[in-house]
Amino acid sequence: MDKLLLVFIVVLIIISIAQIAKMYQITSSISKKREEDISPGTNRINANLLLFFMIALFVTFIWQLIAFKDVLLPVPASEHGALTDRLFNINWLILIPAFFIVNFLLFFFAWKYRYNKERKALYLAHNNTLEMVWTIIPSIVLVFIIIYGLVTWNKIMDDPSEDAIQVELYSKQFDWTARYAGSDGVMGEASFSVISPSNPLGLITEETLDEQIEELNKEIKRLEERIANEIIPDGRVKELKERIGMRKRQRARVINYRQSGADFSTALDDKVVRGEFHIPVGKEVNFQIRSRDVIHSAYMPHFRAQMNAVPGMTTQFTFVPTITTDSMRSILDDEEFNFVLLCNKVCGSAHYNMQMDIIVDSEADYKKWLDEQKTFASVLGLDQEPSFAEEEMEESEEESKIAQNN
Ligand SMILES: [Cu+2]
Repeated sequence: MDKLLLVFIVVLIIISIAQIAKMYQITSSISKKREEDISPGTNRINANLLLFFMIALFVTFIWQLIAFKDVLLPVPASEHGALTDRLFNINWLILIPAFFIVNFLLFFFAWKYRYNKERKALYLAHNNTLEMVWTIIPSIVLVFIIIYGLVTWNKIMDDPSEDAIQVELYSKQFDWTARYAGSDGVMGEASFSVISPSNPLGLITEETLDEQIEELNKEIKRLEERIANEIIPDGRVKELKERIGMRKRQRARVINYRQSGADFSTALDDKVVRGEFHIPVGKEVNFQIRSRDVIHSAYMPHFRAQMNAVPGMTTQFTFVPTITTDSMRSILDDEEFNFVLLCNKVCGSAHYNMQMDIIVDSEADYKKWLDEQKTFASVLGLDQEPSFAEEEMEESEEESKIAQNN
C-alpha cells in the first residue's frame, strides 16, 4: 500500500512539473517573449557568478593545501617509499598546473564571452593545428605518467630475496595477528578447518588436529542428541541436520590432514603476536597477508605500503624499513608516535578499530624482542616445564584461595 502511494505521488509530481512548463510556455508566447530570452541584468549576474566561483575554487584549493599540511604523511620510512613519493609528487606537478589552466580557461571565457547583442560570433569550423595540439600534448603527458608509474610499480613489487624476514599478517573481523616463522625459518601450515578459539590462525600441528577432531566429535554428538531428545519444529531439525553435515565435512578434512603423514611440527616454533609487532631497520621484510572472512587491506601508511587481504589466498608485500621508531619520534618531535598497520577496506562495523602498532627496532633489539615471544608450542601448553612466571601465578592463586577460606 505504501509503495503504491509512493508511485502515485511520483507520478503526480511529474505531471505537475509538465503542467508548470506548459504554463511558462503559454505565458511567454502571450507576452511575445522568446522562451530563451534572458534579460541583460540576469545575464550579467550569471557571468559574474562564474568568475566568483572560479576565484572561490582557487582560493579554497590553496587554503586546503596550507591548512591540511600537518595531516599529510611524514617522510617515508621505507626504501621504496621514496620512489612512491616521487611518483606522487611528479603527478601533482602535472595535475596542479593543469587544474589551474583548464579551470581558468573554462570560467574566464564563459565570463568574457557572455551574451552580447552587439557581438557576432566568429565562425570557425575546423583547425588542424589546434586539434593536433590538444590531442598530442595530453597523449605525451599520459604516456609519460603511465610508463613512469609502471616502472616504479615494477621496482616496488620486485620479488623478495631468499633471506627476507617472513611475517604473516592475518586479518579477521576486527583485528590483526602477526606471525613469525620461528627458529626453523619455515612458517607452519594453516587451514580454516582447524580454527578454534585457542587457535585463531588455524595452525596445523598434530595436537591442534587431534583437539579439533575431538571438539568436532563432541559438537556432532551434541547436535544429534538434540534432534533425538528435544521436541523441535521440522524446519529447525533440517537446519540442525545441515549443521551436522557441515561439521562432518570439516571433520573429514581434519582427519585427512591427520592421516596425510606430513610433518606438521614446523608450526610449533612459530610465534603468534597481537597488539604490536616488531621489524628490524635496514632488513628486507616480506609480509604474507591472509584473511579469514572478508576482504581487508593491510595498510602501513608510513612505509607507503598497502595490499589487500583476500580470503582463500595469500597476498604479499615486501619492503625495507629505513627509520626506527625512536628516530621517527625525534624527527617528528612526538614521543607518542608509533608506526601503524591499519585496515583500509570498510570491512564492517568495527573496521575503524582494526589497528596494530609496528615497532621498527635495531636488529639486536628486534632479535631480543622476538626471543621473548612465546612459541606456538608453549601456547598449546607443550613446554616441558612451566615457566617461572606461571609457577608464581599458581602459587599466588593458591594463597588467595587459602585467604578466602579463612
Ligand atoms: Cu578490515
